[in-house]
Amino acid sequence: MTTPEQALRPCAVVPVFDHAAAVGDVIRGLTDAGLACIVVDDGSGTDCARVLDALAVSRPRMTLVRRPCNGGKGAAVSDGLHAALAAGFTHALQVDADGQHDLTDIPRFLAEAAAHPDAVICGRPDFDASIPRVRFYLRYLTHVLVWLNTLSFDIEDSMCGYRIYPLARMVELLDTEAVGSRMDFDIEVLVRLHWRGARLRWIRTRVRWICRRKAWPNPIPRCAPSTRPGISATTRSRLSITTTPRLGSSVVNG
Ligand SMILES: Nc1nc2c(ncn2[C@@H]2O[C@H](COP(=O)(O)OP(=O)(O)O)[C@@H](O)[C@H]2O)c(=O)[nH]1
Ligand SMILES: [Mg+2]
Repeated sequence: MTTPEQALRPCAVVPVFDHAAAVGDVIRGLTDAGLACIVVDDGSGTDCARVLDALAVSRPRMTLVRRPCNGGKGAAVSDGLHAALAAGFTHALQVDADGQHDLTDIPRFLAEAAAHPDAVICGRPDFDASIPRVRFYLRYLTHVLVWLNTLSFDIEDSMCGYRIYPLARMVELLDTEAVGSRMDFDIEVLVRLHWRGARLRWIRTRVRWICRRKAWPNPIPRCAPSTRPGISATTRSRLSITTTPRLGSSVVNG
């Protein structure tokens, strides 16, 4: 007879855009915790790309998926989740590459997923004093909009990117609905999963506030934009979400 833990085949999915300094520790933490790791390079610059290439060689449990150019966090996570399902995993732990999530909580997330395999296991952040006060209160604005959209208080936090998705359910959502491809992704998928009746389970977790020096991707694209007329960058990016990683991304290391 299989135990719930045996029925769960989890991996980690890490979207990466220019986090050369922190990503190594994150991947080491994940693989040391026993998780296979699908890392999606979202068009990072040379420094970070080199770090990822080296990690892919030294960490056998890491698979590096490379997007042809920057598409945003949502596009990168979506590619990683598709790759995870195709590789036979049942659940994916989504983690930021910047080291802001507390990886010592992984066993708690996995235990909750094993006990509730159909649910989305969501991190509910406990920020330390490093969060700027104004950001702390601005997050409440998002909470209120989400509560209005779901007509409930079921979503305790929609912005924390530390969570476990049941893959079949999540990929079905991504393949049938146009979900935001950038930072809107985390919020939007949770609202849409809630609309579809998904159960959400909450884990309080310590989160460090880490501010990027560059808040937005470099406006000068690192790869040639498509010249197809009449198709906006967002739409192109969305199209590539539903077709990648099969078309747009390349798996560098299995
Ligand atoms: N900012 C940003 N992060 C991206 C992008 N693509 C993938 N990511 C990854 O998405 C995760 C969240 O980004 P982060 O800068 O930590 O955002 P924050 O946690 O919301 O402040 C990190 O692992 C990034 O490396 C992108 O285009 N822009
Ligand atoms: Mg982060």
